[in-house]
Amino acid sequence: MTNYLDLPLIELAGRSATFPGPGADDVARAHASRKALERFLMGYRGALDEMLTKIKILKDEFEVVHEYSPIEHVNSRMKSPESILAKVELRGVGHDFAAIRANIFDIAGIRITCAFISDIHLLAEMLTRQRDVKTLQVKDYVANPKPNGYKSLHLIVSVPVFMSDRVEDVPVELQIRTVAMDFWASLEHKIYYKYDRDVPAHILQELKRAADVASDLDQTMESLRSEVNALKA
Ligand code: 0O2
Repeated sequence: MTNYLDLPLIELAGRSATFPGPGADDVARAHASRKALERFLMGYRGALDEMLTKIKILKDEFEVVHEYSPIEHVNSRMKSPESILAKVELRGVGHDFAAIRANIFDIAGIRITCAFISDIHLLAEMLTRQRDVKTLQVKDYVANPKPNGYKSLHLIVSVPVFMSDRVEDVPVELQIRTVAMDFWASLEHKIYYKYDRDVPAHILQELKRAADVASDLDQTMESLRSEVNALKA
């Protein structure tokens, strides 16, 4: 039986230069390749669904028990085969599925926005302490913002996905940030692509200033919340 993990993605994405012509073998092979790609991505879809369910349970429970939820919004996305391939080429990663699984961690991605800064780490803690969730990587750009002002907590976690004949530990990227951090990041992302990554210096300066303003807003909201909570206690 073909081990689909050894098949090259470049071929699976339908771009192989090695197919000589439309012979019956080639058609069968292309069909098998598509199926293998589907199966590979299915694991990531499963992991995404598992994590989304965990996040939904926490949100629902918080709303019932505490009449408040640290989760404002949740967005998720699967990287397209074309974007996976672009990243594989950029990183010089092998084109087989095993190499991709071991090196590209954001095929399945979830972004969570919270109202308050302290909710970010609270939520991360609640998710990563679950028995079946393994933390593979933490990048804390909230504690250590990027020089451009970008703030967000990035986690790579893996969850087991139970298939018909095996269990796969599949990675999912989680980005957790406040609404203010998210507003800044989405604008910065658009500007970055609008200028084809070559953003004029004065716009970079303004963006940094906007990041500082967003950060001040987050701090003020956090203080207000503490004050109100102290009144309620
Ligand atoms: P997209 O289109 O959002 O997916 P890696 O993901 O490991 O290849 P890196 O930079 O080592 O790359 O990982 P890191 O620092 O965890 O950042 C990954 C993602 O965080 C990015 O994904 C962005 O979504 C986001 N991000 C990181 N830095 C910035 C930033 O300065 N501004 C904004 N707006 N977003 C940022 P991609 O794949 O770059 O893009």
